[in-house]
Amino acid sequence: MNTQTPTHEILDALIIGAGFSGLYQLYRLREKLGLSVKVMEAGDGVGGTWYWNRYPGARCDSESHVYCYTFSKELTEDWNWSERYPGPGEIVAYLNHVTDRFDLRRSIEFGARVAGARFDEENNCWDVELASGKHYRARFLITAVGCISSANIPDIEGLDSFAGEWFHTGQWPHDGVSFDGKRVGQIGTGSTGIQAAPVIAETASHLTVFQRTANYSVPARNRALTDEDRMTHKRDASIIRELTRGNTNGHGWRISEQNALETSPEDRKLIYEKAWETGGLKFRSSFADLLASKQANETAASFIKEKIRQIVKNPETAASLADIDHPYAAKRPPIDTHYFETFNKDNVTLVDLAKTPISKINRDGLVCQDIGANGSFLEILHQLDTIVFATGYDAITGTLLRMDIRGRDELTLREAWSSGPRNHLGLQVDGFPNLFMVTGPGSPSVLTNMPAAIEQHVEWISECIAYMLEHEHTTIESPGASAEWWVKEVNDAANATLLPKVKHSWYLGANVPGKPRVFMPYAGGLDRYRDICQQVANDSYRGFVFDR
Ligand code: N01
Repeated sequence: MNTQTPTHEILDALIIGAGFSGLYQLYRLREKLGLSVKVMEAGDGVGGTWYWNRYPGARCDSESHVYCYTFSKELTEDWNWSERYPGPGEIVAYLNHVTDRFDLRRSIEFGARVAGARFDEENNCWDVELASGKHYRARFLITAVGCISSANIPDIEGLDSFAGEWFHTGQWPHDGVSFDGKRVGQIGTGSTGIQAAPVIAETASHLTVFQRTANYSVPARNRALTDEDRMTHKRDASIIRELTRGNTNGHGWRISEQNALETSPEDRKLIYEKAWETGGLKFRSSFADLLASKQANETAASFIKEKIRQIVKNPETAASLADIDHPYAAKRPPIDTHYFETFNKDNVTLVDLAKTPISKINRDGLVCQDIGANGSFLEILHQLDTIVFATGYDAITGTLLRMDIRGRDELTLREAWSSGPRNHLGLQVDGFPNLFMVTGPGSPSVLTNMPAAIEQHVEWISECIAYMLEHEHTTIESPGASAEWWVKEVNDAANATLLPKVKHSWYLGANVPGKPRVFMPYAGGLDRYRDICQQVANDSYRGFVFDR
């Protein structure tokens, strides 16, 4: 980065990103500590992930009454959610409401993409450069860039030659896309693809879904909330808050303490049937041992596979959809609205890429290869007007590494993480003083209801900065030994579960060619993580070093 450009403004803290994390971090530092703070946001509005993700069918899989902040009783009182799961429009409206209610907008610079940041060792501050060339200096730099904000567009030969339109779901045009009368090809059947396909199929003349790995899904059972629902959520707000802060996953329920393997097959089926009818991610919490034991997991997996075979009428399509190669919930488990039912429509076809892999894209569409029994190749052209890439993200580390962040001795974050992310408590990287990460790698983040994880991180960081001000510390950093300890904790927590036992999981970075395969989120639970972070703080920030 260019270090000669004159500095525009000197701040106590600069925050990158105006989603859930950045807005709350701004509020805590500016309103509670009285610091001079600015948020740099690449988009033209607040919302973070939800500002960009407006693809058809997009909806959060956390329930709305917990997919929100809990730090202000007044805020909880004055906001009314309309549905069980909020869509992007309502989440962005909520975050705009928060922004205005707490007068945050005046501290946010929109259309401000951070290109890089360099730690100035002489002055103990960060020199932050925007893509526009503008510079800021800040004592603390806090990344609040979200976990799924860098699109993963596969490098398929010939995309440039495609005569139709193509879109990635995470960069969806804000004025929408019309599929009326179009032949649409959708690549990807993760949480996004499973939400998008039923909605695209409503208007497309034909939808072809290209599936590389078959996936589980459980009905979301979205519905409008009633006045009574809202009244109950508000009345019980403090109980719900305690629950989301004190459990493993940050959701509004506890994981069952009952083991699947200690339950009779008849009772197990009743429990799964009830969870299927209730809908949502709670299905994953039906038994305590689902993510710990392959055999226990198999009971949930075979229940869902049987449901798929019952719903989907074409036996060949049903077989491809139910041919799932990984344990249930070892990848992020999607929830859907009529996903499997969509394949019963006349205008919807499934292409099983395990049988006929994509070979290229040409002017007219997507070309797959059929390998004959005698080893001969047959090219099959799927003619398309529109391609939708529901192919996910360079998740958790992607956005952090796209910026040119340099710590002590010009060490870049890319170099520091060349074999995978390493940090202390998911919060700080060795050699990068006064840089904090909200929901970065090594923290519970995507394995939880995100706002619960975000509040914990923001509050910890804010209290740490308050402690530094009180004790007149200039810098905080974490030595390599602390990162070593924490990386081992993260690996041990993951290895105690079935989560790493998946071929293409983005939790492992395995969906992006060349990305180191490291299990990135902390799987030990938000409750345990909160306790560890609190103990570290109580012990005068054990494992961190001040004023090196
Ligand atoms: O991305 P994904 P996503 N050729 O990586 C396939 C959150 N989210 O956007 O499984 C062919 O999960 C890939 O195939 P495979 C949530 O945390 C939340 O769906 O790698 N196919 C897979 O099917 C979620 O987990 C909500 O073999 C290719 C798909 O594309 C996360 O975002 C809603 C391919 C990608 O699935 C990401 O979900 C939506 C290729 N070259 C998202 N490359 C809710 O809150 C990739 N694929 C409800």
